Amino acid sequence: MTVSKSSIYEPLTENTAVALTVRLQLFEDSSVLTCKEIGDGNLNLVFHIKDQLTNNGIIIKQALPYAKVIGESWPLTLDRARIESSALLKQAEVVPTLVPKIFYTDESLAITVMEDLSHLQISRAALLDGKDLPLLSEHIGEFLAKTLFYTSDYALDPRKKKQLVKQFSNPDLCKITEDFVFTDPFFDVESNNFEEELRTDVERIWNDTHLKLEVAKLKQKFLTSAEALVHGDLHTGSIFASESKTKVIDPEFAYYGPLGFDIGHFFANLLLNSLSRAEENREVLFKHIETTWAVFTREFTKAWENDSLEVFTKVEGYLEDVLSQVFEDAIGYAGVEMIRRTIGLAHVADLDTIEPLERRIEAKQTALAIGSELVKKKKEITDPNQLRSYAAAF
Ligand code: SR1
Ligand code: MG
Repeated sequence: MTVSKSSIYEPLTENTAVALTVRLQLFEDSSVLTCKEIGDGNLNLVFHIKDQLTNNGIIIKQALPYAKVIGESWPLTLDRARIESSALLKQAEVVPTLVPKIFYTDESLAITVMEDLSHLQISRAALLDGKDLPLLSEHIGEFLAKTLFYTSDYALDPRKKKQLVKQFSNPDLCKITEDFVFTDPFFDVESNNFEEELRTDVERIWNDTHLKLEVAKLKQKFLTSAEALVHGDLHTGSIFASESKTKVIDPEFAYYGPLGFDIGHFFANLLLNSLSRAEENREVLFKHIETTWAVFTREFTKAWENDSLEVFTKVEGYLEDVLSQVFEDAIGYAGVEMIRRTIGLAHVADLDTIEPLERRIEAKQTALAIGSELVKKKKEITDPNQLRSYAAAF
């Protein structure tokens, strides 16, 4: 990987993206390159460059100095490109097959050039197409266990870990999460976005003091608990997958946060997908949750037993205690994610594409009910089977 510091920032176009590719000599001289901007996320430009002769491709991702979803009126730090490429490299140290390869980064241009994953499908779209993605949860369980354990104080010299906390300080992107995930959906503010038919359900949330107290505590933990390097936005749109492969992308929200945060977001997005399906087709999603947790605990335990630097990890009961706290936090974060994806600024296609309107509203009411229940009952839901029972009760 090369890092150049000399460029002056300007947004790429399809033409300048090709010119950059040629300059970096990422393809043979004989190649016939085409380029398409394919970014459909909320924040960045994404260029897919392909050699028409060999079909080989690369991706150039560039951060814009503002949030694309809102427009130029909302400036946003370019430093997120550094965070993203550094996080991908850190994750590649422990799960090299589960993240895209990086070929080049340029902090001044805020770009990351990486492996073309267009032979895979974004897992949200695949699940919406009714695909089962049989290895998704096995892979994500491993991704979570290894990326979290090996960046935590259990595995690292505390001075090294504190350096990493500094390196991954990501205040602007964390502020987006603090506002749009934890705060705004629970108050009557302009950024929220929901159908008028949901108003009674939404007002129930705004008036639910017990719910808001638990959300406040989850937010406080998000703000202060630097347990491990979390991905920070691990929804099913941040995962490319096929029948046999999984690649986790987009860690621009990465920072040192609670161990349960990513797990909860992944669970929530599986639950949201389940609401887009007929009841008889939901089991595969609950199985994915079960497998994710089983693989996470298996791999985390293996790492804890073999690679811990912290002497207290030998104390009986400590691992069980940590795992049960992680699960409780994950359930709480899952609940918050379900609520914000239903009534907050950023929605998910799983709910928004449900037709007709009455079915969509019903699914959203269920998402809000499950989300609230998970936040309030997170201490009582102690394993994936109980989560299934709670979710299925609505
Ligand atoms: C303004 S950004 C809104 C959302 O998009 C990202 O993917 C994150 O989920 C963020 O909360
Ligand atoms: Mg993203």
